Amino acid sequence: MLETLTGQKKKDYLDRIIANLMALDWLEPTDIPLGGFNASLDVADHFVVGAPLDETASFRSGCGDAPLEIRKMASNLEPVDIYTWSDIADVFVHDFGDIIFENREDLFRKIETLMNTYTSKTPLMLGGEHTVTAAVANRFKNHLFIMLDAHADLRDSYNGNHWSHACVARRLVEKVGGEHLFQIGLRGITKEEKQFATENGIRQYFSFIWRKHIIEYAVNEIKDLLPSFEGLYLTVDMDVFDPAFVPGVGNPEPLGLTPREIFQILDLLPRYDGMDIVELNPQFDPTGASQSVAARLAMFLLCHNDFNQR
Ligand SMILES: [Mn+2]
Repeated sequence: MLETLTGQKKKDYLDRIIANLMALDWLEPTDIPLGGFNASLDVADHFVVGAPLDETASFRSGCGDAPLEIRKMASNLEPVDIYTWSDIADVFVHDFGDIIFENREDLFRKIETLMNTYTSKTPLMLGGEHTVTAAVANRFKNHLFIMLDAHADLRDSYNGNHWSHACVARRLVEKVGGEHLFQIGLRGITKEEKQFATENGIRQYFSFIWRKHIIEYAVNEIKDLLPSFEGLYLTVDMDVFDPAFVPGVGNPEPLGLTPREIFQILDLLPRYDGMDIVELNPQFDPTGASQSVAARLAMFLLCHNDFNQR
């Protein structure tokens, strides 16, 4: 079979073999794929994968349930995205299910394997705690990281842990450099973190800036910067949303942005070459409101990318 194939067909065939091997190995398939139906890997433009790391919660754990709860909620939302009028069913998404792992190092290796194997497909990773974003640093080291977060996450260590979710931006900057990090929506930060950001050329937009300005200034600055990078990587910590809208997070922080403000920012930017949604903690929102924002965000991002082709 293999000898008769060339080019893209051969690559797709090999992709499928690898996927099958890996699926047996350490991927737990889902029966509620994000977007409603599971496009086969060879035609998918995007892949979804759950990375339910829930190890270093500094306040309250539970974000390991997020991938499942996001998929469940997504299956109960209407399929049409009102920003693009795309139907999620028309977007080719392959949902790998969740990664089974032993510890953080093991999870990181597996995330890197997926990212490096399927470079022609755009990943959407569902956390898990924010630490997982550091696992994509090598794959996207030439990209600009748009980080939506209430917290700067720039500590060198937290509670004695170098790999705490409170340190993820620091780990990222060590790999990609401060000029590759663009933070939006911050309001939880230490003076040391602010100093580190200034010294390392990290761009920071705080949540209290009048809403019109945060949207226009941040978006315009990103567009100006974009030609110097290979593209955009987007990481959304669900605590960037005001806790009135998204109480289901590990570390709620008031004075946040509204879902409409966040979606507006994301809508004004071009396509994202890689994405993650992290830190949703469904245990702290029995109403499901937080899960619905996360699920709509996931569907919106897939439709946005499909609409804004490369
Ligand atoms: Mn974070």
